[in-house]
Amino acid sequence: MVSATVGRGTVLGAVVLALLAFPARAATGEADAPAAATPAAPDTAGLAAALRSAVDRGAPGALARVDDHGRTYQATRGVADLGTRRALAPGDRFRVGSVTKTFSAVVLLQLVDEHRLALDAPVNRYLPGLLPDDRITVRHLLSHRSGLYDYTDDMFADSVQGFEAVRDKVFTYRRLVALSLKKPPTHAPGAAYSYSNTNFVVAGMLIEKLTGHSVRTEYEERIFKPLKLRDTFYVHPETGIPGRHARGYLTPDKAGDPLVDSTDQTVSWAQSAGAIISGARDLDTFYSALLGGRLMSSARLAEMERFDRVDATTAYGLGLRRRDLPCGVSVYGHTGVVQGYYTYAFATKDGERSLTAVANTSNNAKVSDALAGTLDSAFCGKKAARR
Ligand code: REY
Repeated sequence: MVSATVGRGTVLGAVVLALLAFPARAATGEADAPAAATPAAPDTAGLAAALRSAVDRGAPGALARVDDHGRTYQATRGVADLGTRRALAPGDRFRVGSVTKTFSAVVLLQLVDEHRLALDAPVNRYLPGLLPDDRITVRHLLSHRSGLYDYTDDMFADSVQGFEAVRDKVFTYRRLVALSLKKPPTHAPGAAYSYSNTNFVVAGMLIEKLTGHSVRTEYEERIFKPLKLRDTFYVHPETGIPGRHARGYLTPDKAGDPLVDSTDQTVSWAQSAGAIISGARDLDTFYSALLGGRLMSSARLAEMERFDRVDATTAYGLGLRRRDLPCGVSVYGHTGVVQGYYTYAFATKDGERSLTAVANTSNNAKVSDALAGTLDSAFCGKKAARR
């Protein structure tokens, strides 16, 4: 274990940086695996530097956890709470934002495995009359190719005002879909990729319609309990985060305005598109299990992993993102943004190495970019991260 104390002047005072590495299980012969098959060892100094950079650029705190073939690396920087100045701890819970979308996609793909849903069937077959275009399929929703307008673009045009207007609100799914349908579609069904929360609101409606249960029950029974995710919750429409957690701080649009404590909110504007609460260990477990083939049939996982390119470095499957790192390694997972929290949760194709990185602010692209540096450090090793 390495630990160092780093001065941050009078603003943050002393910030404790703790970097831990410990073997979680005895060697089982994996040492025979060919070196070329796995990415270079995680660059722990690089991870710490990325977190330091996120805090220097305005996050109260940042954390990262890498789980690699049974070894765990954890690093934290800064504080979980600007009031008490409690240092952020590796096990602190947080809001995962759109990482929730992968959970929703898993539930739907399990329903496909159970022959209760067809990916290429029109959404309106299951939810008659909901959408104005019968050509929109379930696959279009999960791949962000439906053309349904993202109502959050209007909702959060002014970040603080928009947030305060909805933080205590409870929306029905139908109300959120109605907000989206006020605007014309962004493109014809299937014609293009355009990321939209509306897609995963409709995904939640499908889950509830097909199972007769709340999304909360389905997440719990199908994912949280089987994987023993003890830090993971879906509490909508409750506003608090259970247990020890990082408080979240929204960065106002106007430079120099103080951060807004955005911890408590219903997240009703997102629900099955973004309202899950979790922790770094659980997200690493979740993506390892998913990519390791433990949550659905291999045929369904292959559907989830059919990626369409989004831009030079990212591609999207079904509720799953791929990021192509500069060292040539591709990783699979999701990013999340909810007021006060940025999350990156990604794993290697075989699920054997996973990373979760979090900062407890949002609406600050510099912090998000700094946090993205944890991906290079976790999956590319020292050499590539220095580039
Ligand atoms: C909503 C606004 C972001 C966040 C969003 N999150 O759609 C989903 C996701 C669940 O993809 C907010 N930004 C912020 C603004 C911009 O208000 N004006 O950064 O906290 O994770």
